[in-house]
Amino acid sequence: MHTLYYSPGAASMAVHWLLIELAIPHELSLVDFESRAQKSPAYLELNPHGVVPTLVIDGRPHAEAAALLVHLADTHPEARLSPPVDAPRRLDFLQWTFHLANVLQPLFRMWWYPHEPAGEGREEAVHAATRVRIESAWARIDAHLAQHGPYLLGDWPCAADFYLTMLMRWSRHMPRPATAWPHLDALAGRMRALPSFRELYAREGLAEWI
Ligand SMILES: N[C@@H](CCC(=O)N[C@@H](CS)C(=O)NCC(=O)O)C(=O)O
Repeated sequence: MHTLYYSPGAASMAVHWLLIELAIPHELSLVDFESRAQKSPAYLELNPHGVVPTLVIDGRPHAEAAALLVHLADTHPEARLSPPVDAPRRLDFLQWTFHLANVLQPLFRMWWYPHEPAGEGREEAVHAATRVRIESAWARIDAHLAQHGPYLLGDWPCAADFYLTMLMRWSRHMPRPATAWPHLDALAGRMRALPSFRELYAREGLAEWI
């Protein structure tokens, strides 16, 4: 049995989505950010970084959204959400997953927690710089989709598209959201049409961007 520690709409969302899409039996455990439960001693035992997601598999806690997505996709090959290790597209799959994890997601961390990189009082400058970098990341991904889409690996969605969709959602209140780029918008439309997306929204009590 899997147990996902999550907060609605947070980085746990893509993992939750894949658990639903792959019909993996799981339980949910809400980590209440309001009471800062993510920094409680009990939760830090599971995830020393004090963040979500944590996925407990057979009693062992695991972290990092991207790693969890790759693992879930790899262990359910029938869904074809990750190319096999020896497939020609495998490296493209890893490249996009790592790109999202190493480049785009940390920029959103700066967007949501602007005091972290530069301290209190500098939030506006951090936002301005981060916005430029997020928008140029969207432009590059959109150009890739224009040439090689409609999904990151071509004509079939992979786990990285689920991840990308979550990150796109995070931009929905930004001055220029990801959906301002036409190929990203088309990808988001396809991914949002999945029944698993509706189920995810119902379970996490989410609204907006559906
Ligand atoms: N690298 C981690 C980052 C996770 C992360 O930053 N999660 C945020 C929510 S989107 C969080 O738990 N924030 C609470 C906090 O930092 O106190 C991952 O991808 O799993």
